[in-house]
Amino acid sequence: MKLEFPKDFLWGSATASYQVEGAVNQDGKGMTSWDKYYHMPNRKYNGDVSTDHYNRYKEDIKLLSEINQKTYRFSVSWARIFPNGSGEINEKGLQFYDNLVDELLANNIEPNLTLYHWDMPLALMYKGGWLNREVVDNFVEYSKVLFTHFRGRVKLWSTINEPASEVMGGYIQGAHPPLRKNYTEALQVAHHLNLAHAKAVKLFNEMNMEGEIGIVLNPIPIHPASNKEEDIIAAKRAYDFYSDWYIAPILAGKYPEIMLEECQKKYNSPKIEPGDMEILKGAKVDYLGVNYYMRRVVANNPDSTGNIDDCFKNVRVKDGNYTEWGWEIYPEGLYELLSRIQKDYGKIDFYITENGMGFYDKVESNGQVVDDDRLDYIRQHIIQIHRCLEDGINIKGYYVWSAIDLLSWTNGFEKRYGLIRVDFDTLERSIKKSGRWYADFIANNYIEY
Ligand code: BGP
Repeated sequence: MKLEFPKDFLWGSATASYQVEGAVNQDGKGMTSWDKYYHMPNRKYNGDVSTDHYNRYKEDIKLLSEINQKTYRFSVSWARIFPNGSGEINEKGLQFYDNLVDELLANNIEPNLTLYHWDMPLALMYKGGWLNREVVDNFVEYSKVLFTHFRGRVKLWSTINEPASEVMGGYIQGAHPPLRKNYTEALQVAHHLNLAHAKAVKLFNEMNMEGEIGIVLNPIPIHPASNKEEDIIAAKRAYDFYSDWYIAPILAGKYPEIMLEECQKKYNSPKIEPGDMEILKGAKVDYLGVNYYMRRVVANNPDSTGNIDDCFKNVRVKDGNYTEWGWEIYPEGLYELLSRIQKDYGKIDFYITENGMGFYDKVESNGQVVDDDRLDYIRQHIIQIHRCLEDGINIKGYYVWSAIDLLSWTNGFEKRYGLIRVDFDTLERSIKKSGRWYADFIANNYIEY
């Protein structure tokens, strides 16, 4: 069977500033929360050089063009534009993204710009980061500079990448900066991220910007470990916690009621000021960006300490197909997830803003990376996209994570995702088998199934 895709479907791949750019002290960039984090004692790696995309973007865009990318998703480092988080603009920082965007356009690659992919200017982190409501206005000030500067050239915009990861990594698990483990703070941070997003969307519309604006979420489809009622309840709670807590404010301007009530009772958070929910409601997105990697299977946790994410526990499925990093490969989950969102909130446009497979790449003696597993992972997910389209779920584009090998936030340079390989000793680039396959697929725009 031949699975064909719409002619204007945008096929591409993604990166994020801190993970790919390197050049952390170049051209007046300010320090970010991640620069600080990776230079704490006993860190084994950092993004100081990484892929050095900042200095090699031309070569990288040439390679992206060679593998037929129609679009490229990247993020802007806030601290390159505002080294102190706000106030004075660093023109050289803007110049880099000017060059990048112009080079993409010259190669017929549609830029998709994410305003914030976790690398908060350190000056703002010292003011309290997203916990400080003032940072919301700093974000709007920063967004305005980019909207003004790239008006007409960038047509696809995302405000924030994965607020859930920022909240969980930074404020619940204490694994990302600022290394906090505090539910009251976490819930407040989530609310401020939503406000920042909503205010940027409002500004985008007031400025009559051409193009589309959305947010990138990482909702996760959740399966109960059994048919027992307690596991079904646990799965519902887990979906609220991982997914709906972030989807509902974006698509409906509200928080899931049961969880909101519990959080306000237990943690006295989030504090919602009068008018906040109207701001969220008023910010209609043009699309929802979805990063999809895996599903979760959860069971009731009999040993719960009573915290909101403690009444369920993640379990491993007996016959599940897991990556070397323990992420379950479950392509159907993409279809299940988008169907569920559409069922809950009505029809909306989607972009799959990240999807990909991280593992230890092996380099053959001839220097090639024959990454059949990654190729198959991507292929399987593209088949699910087709299934969505057939079912009336409007996906407009798909981005492989990642365009090129880069730093994995908490796994360093071992866990690879790229369509393009980077030798991190020499910084030489080469296209992997998955990259060649993806290029052919894009040229054909169909999959033989
Ligand atoms: C997403 C992030 C990406 C990327 C990806 C892979 O959550 O948006 O920035 O890191 O996950 O994650 P990891 O590198 O931890 O395997």
